[in-house]
Amino acid sequence: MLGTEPASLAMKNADTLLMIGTSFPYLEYLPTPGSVKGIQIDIIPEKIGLRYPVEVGLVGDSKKTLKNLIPQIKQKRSKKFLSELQKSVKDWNKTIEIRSSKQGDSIKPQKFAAMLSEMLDDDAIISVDSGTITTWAARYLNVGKNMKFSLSGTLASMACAVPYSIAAQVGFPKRQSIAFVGDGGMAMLLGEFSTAVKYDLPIKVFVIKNNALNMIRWEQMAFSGNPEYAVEFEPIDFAKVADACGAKGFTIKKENEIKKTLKQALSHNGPVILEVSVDPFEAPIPPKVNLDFVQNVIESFVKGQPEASKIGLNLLGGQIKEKIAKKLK
Ligand SMILES: Cc1ncc(C[n+]2csc(CCOP(=O)(O)OP(=O)(O)O)c2C)c(N)n1
Repeated sequence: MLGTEPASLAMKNADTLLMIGTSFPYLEYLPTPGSVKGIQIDIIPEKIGLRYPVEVGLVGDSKKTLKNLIPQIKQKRSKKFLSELQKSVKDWNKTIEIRSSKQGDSIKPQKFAAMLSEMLDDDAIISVDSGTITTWAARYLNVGKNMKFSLSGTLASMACAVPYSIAAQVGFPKRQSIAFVGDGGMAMLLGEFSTAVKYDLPIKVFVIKNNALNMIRWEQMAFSGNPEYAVEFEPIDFAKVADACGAKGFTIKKENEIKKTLKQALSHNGPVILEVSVDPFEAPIPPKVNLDFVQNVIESFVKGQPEASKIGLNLLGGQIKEKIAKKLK
């Protein structure tokens, strides 16, 4: 539910998978084991073949290993793989544009992410938590070549973004260090923000507030075909938490407040928490919506998923509007 269509296509059409210093655990996203050649570079020998079967394991520093490996690779003449992906990127960018301009009664998380993206410094350091928050970041925060972007390597640690952003600000005091987090992840390690205040680190924390562990809601519906269970929690006023820690808090509840408040938050000379209330029923639609996804969501509705009509309307209405908008573009 996190990735992009071109990335999925690359995995589907690849004939070789080269993994460099990664322990990415989601096998279902990678090419079917045995269908492509696997090559892995890792400095830790035990990591070779841990997640994916490989023909060639290269143990060593990735930079040095690549320096030796690259001269031995023959460039392919056919550009088919590349040009298909470039076409897919163009198409995907249109999808992203349409989705980020989606209107609703409440703020769409992807709209906020896209607006934040436009206002970031060219060399911003972005740290992201795990959850649907990862989806919004992966798709709507444009990572420029001078930026740094970090999230949990196994896409699963919650609450990592605030400590990452603190570390980034210590390492790069002059650069903009931002944390992009869900309210669940933020609640888990709330006290850590006071570390930024103690050491006067001007990190900017953006809390996407949906009052729920939204990723789990979607896993329960779309993977298990069950109605959500125990995913909502008691809302926290994160802006007040910032004030209570001796920093600055901002709140956004309406779309017309986004630009102005973002400007104030980003230019504030000190640590900040900005919370933005978003539509809790916006779907992290997978790159390719398959039949299992649809069937499971319908099953969860039949079994009593609360607010099924809102979720269904968001999903279906969004998909139809997207198809029409693409035809008109
Ligand atoms: C320590 C830990 N506990 C539980 C999980 C399972 N988990 C993955 S994402 C997620 C929900 C994240 O919620 P939130 O931070 O509010 O972000 P949202 O999904 O709402 O965007 C949970 C509970 C996990 N990955 N790590």
